[in-house]
Amino acid sequence: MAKRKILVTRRWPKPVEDRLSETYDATLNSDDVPMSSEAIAAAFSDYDAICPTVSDKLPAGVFPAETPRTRILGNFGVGFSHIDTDAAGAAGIVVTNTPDVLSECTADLAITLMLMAARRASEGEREVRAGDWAGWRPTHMIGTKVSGATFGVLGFGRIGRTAAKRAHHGFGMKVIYYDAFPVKPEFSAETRAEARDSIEAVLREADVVSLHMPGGRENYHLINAERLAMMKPTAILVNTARGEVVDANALADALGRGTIAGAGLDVYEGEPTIPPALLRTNAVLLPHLGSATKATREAMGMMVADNLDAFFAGREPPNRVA
Ligand code: 8YV
Repeated sequence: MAKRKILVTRRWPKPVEDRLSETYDATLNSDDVPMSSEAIAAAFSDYDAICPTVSDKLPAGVFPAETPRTRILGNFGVGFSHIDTDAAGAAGIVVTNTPDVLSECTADLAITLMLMAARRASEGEREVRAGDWAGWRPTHMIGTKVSGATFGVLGFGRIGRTAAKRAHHGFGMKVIYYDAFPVKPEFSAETRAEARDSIEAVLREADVVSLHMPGGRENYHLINAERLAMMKPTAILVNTARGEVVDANALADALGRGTIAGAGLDVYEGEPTIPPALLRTNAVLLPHLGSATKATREAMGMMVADNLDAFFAGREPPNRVA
């Protein structure tokens, strides 16, 4: 039987590309720029599977009215707010994602951002590189102590809980959280985390607020000017979830006026464009590195391959989201 045709929209780790190329007639995009929505729409009639990433936009408009040749989208990532899963379902297309394998590295990055923002690491490095450091002095670049402080998690899922473990066991932080869905008692027991009954309650109490909810329409600008105003003036906001969860202009305004102390961001609405207002703040800004380690990116790719293999063997793909 001829090999199934699959399209991988960006370059993936070599061991994954090798595995996919062995099993499938794989087109590996080599230009390393995101595909346009038009090009993705056209691919639906040419490929049995498409493997997109967060840099590919698949809104309802790209999906064909009739079930196309493409039957499965093997998304490289746990977040899939860039894919309209209702439209995919209506077109008879299965969507899978890559949960769990990236929780540790994404949580590590949340903690990195927390520490960088609290200890003003980016500001300090910029000063040193610019040759502006005037030497040690007792009042120079004073930051915030996170040990023993309160770590507030919005979205107590896999990544949020993994970040909470690091904050609690590594830094003795008290963990509080809000999640829209019930959380198993054993999950909060791991970090003695205390549930709060609203987002607002977490924002008011936490010294560090770490965002771990999905993106998309439901959480669009969930952290807006009104909610930022509820945070302590000493607090730090960390976002490794999705850019659209935060109103970036409101955040830049809050940082500019000092109504919160700092922010650490890995994700942006409309990335890779960063709102200019944000560039003028003290926020720590990273280029969406949450899962960017060799081990994790390979594991993510292998998980996509496992899902495709299961689907084409007539089995339920283990990580189907739609
Ligand atoms: C991925 C992520 O690398 O998995 C996610 O949801 O945000 C990232 O860590 C990215 O989505 C690649 O598609």
